[in-house]
Amino acid sequence: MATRVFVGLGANLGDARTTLRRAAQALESLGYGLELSPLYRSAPLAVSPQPPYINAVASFYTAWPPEALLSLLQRIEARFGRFRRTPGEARTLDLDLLLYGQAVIRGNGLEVPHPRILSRRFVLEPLWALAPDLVLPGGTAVVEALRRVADQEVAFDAWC
Ligand code: PH2
Ligand code: MG
Ligand code: MG
Repeated sequence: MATRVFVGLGANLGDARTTLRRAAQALESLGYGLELSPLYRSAPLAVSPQPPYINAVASFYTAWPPEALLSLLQRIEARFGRFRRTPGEARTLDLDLLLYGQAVIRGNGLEVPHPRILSRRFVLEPLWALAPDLVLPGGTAVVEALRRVADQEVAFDAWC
């Protein structure tokens, strides 16, 4: 049985747009029915100065259980040159498991829904573009969550 999952993509080192498009192709190997949102640009939410981010959200259907899916996502990050040193540092590719169907998972290094999904317009904007009628586990509609973070600046960058 397959579950619809949503993955947040982000990059602020190297050719971020090309990386995101290629990473989306790599996600196709993890399931079927892949869709990619447009790309969006935003200032980094970071403690130290960093280049701007390009963000997008992908969705697909997968039979991989959440823990296995997370490690497959980390393997793709590594293939695109991602190093894990300091949390929050600039990166060539970030793949975050945002949603795994309506599952709520806490533990073993896995937090689904992603703990900061509701507070980040750079996640909610592409998520809404991909699934405007989506309701998050807990009952908040994406469109309502997006309304609450409308003060954050996120710009349309390109069609995928
Ligand atoms: N990701 C972070 C930290 N800050 N800022 C933007 N604009 N976009 C991101 O994807 C992002 C961030 C950690 O994952
Ligand atoms: Mg992230
Ligand atoms: Mg991450």
